[in-house]
Amino acid sequence: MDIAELNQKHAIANHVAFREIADGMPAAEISNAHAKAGIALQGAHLYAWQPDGHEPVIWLSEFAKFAPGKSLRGGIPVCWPWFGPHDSDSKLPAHGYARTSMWDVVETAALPDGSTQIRFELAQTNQMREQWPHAASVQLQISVGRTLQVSLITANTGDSPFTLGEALHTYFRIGDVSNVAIRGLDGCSYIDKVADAAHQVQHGDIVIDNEVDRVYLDTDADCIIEDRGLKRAIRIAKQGSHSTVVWNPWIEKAEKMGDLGEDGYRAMVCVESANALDNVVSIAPNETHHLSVIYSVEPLD
Ligand code: TA6
Repeated sequence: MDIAELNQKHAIANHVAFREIADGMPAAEISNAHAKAGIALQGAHLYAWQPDGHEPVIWLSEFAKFAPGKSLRGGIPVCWPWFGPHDSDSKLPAHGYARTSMWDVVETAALPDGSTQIRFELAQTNQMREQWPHAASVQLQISVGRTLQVSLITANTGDSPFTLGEALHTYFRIGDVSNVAIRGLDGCSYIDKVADAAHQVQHGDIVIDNEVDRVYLDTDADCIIEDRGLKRAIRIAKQGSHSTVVWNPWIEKAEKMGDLGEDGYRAMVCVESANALDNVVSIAPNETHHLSVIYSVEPLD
């Protein structure tokens, strides 16, 4: 569907309109009474959310490139139908193929509370089936308002169960990494990917003073990013997710990645709602599985 067709079919005055944000990159631009947001149709990738009266909540690298087939540094990458490296074929893309594939807009709606809702579906191709030979449909539903609600919805449309790895790999904007603590994971066991996947237990809040890449397991807890720099707390309230990933590349890794910008690692932290590693989920025939998160911003008391 081209931009004209997208607007003809799905635009809503004072809510959502579509435009090309780069060559071959259509996006939904949302602006309503409560917030602004931007979502690229490639990956159904939300790259901006700013509730009225607040600084942007979602971080996007100044070096992020909107390019066909390329992942975007920042926003909410949708990791599906696996998380991290493919478990048997290293040539396949990390975090699955959903985030670099074009999604279709299924519907848009203006909600009674003034929020804007948009639902996407990934059109599965033969190439995808070759990478992951299962009969599944996947949709992403996003509601943009004072809060941001994101649901990743997977249905088993076949006649045998399959195992799914997934994440909303969300990059949050923070004042400075030295002024942040992440609460909610005290006592949780985690796999430490910067310590040869050692199993550890979290004691107290998470502070970041080096590279952090941890998959917290068997937790459905809310997480709170306490940002003393921006004097706010971001709450991540999830359902249908048993893992939480916390990631900051720190200096060396950020330099190697090359697309976080000068000191970009200081302005971001990922707190990802996932089903990963030991927590991958098995979905039975005709079952529909939701991984849902509500993001909200609260003043720091
Ligand atoms: O979720 C953390 C992580 O798996 C890190 O290991 C790092 O690779 C990050 O994702 C970014 O991955 P990407 O493929 O987007 O560069």
